[in-house]
Amino acid sequence: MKARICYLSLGANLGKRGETLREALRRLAVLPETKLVAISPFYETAPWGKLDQPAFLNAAAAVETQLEPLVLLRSCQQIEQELGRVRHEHWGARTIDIDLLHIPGVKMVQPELTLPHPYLVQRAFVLRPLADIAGDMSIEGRSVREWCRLTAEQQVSISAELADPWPLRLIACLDAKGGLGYRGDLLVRLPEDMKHFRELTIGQAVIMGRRTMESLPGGRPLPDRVNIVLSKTLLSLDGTGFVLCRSLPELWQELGRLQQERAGRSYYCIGGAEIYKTLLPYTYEADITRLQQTYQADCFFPELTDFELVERRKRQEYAFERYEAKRRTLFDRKKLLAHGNLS
Ligand code: PH2
Ligand code: MG
Ligand code: MG
Repeated sequence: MKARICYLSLGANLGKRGETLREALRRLAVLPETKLVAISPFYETAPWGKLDQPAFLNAAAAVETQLEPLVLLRSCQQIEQELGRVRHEHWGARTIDIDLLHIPGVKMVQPELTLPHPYLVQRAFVLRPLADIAGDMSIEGRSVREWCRLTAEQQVSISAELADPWPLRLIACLDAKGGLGYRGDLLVRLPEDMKHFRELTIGQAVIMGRRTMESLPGGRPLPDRVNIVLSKTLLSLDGTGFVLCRSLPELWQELGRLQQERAGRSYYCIGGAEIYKTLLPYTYEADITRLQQTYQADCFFPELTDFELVERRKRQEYAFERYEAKRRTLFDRKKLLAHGNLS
């Protein structure tokens, strides 16, 4: 069967809105016969229709799918339920709402689903994000961008929330058996690998666990990089040059802040084992220095399942390998990040 492009709207106004939207996008990306092809930045929007409720975070996305519209709708409803949606009242507050907006060339009016979405052209909270991924698309005789202008009086502004559901890269040096370290230190110190690490991470942000922080030379932050420590046990790192994040939501908030400050920065997870494991689901690219030998090790890198090797540069005792996540998404990461910096 032929694949179609389907445009979706996502909205949340209860709970951790950004987290919920990113998780919904990750789940859309792994639906069968479906590829996530575009994601807009997130927008802060005033409630529309029913005014006495909290502000929304809204986004638009496009999927290329072979699923029939009603099957896709039910899949979206299932994701809503899994993410804790409870239906109280029409147009009321919700943890997550995923609506089908438009499938070019498809018109339908059925009790469960009307396409294009009946209120699409009246709602800036739908049109603004949609304009970012399909501004020229024609709906009911006008482009999305034109409809957007006609609803310009409605309150919609770009959000500081990170919109990328997979914002991270990682960098690691492993032996032949996936060993990472021994007694709190690296297995070996190869000057070539140190140089490689420095070249990739300089000017970027690095994310590490507490033990990795303690193993840094002099216990000091890596120079010319934003140094983030992800730790539940530390209480404060004030005045040390490290930024402490005590949970994943705090980390996403910090990354959103960094992205507003400078778009296009990379966020590298640099270990150790536990942090790699925690952050792997949010990683889109991995730079692995693969040692030929096996050393005595007491901590190991997690399996790189769902990643594929895209580049390998062989050296004498090791190889520089690059892996990419095999997720069904094609969106333009640079464009997305650049958008995230608009204000
Ligand atoms: N969804 C509604 C009703 N009102 N307002 C905003 N700003 N964003 C929404 O997603 C939204 C709304 C019903 O689905
Ligand atoms: Mg809706
Ligand atoms: Mg809905």
